[in-house]
Amino acid sequence: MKLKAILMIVSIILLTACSMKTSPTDAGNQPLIPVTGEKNVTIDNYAFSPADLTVKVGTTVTWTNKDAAGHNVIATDNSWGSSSLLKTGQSYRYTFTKAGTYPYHCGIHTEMKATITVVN
Ligand SMILES: [Cu+2]
Repeated sequence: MKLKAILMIVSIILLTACSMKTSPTDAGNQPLIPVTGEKNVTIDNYAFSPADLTVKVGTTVTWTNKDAAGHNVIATDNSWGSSSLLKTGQSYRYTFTKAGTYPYHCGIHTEMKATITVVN
């Protein structure tokens, strides 16, 4: 019984210490601010990197092919994408002007899938 009481007191102290650490002005509690301006996606080893990218409206994304193999960037709904195959070192740029989720893939290697999320 005595041990239980000690444990209870210890946990109350710990809880108090934790809640004191987390004030509303704590920088760690602020929401993630999405990146804006220019962002890059690398095409390497048959994958888009990063595969999931969140950007702000107005951001231009540049995809650069670093693979020996040719790849392209095709929107799943075909509303945007590179019309031609990107050879090694070649890039494709697209500016996202509306918020939404934009899944895309490589037209040749359809298992290469990725998504751009655009937020206001
Ligand atoms: Cu490909």
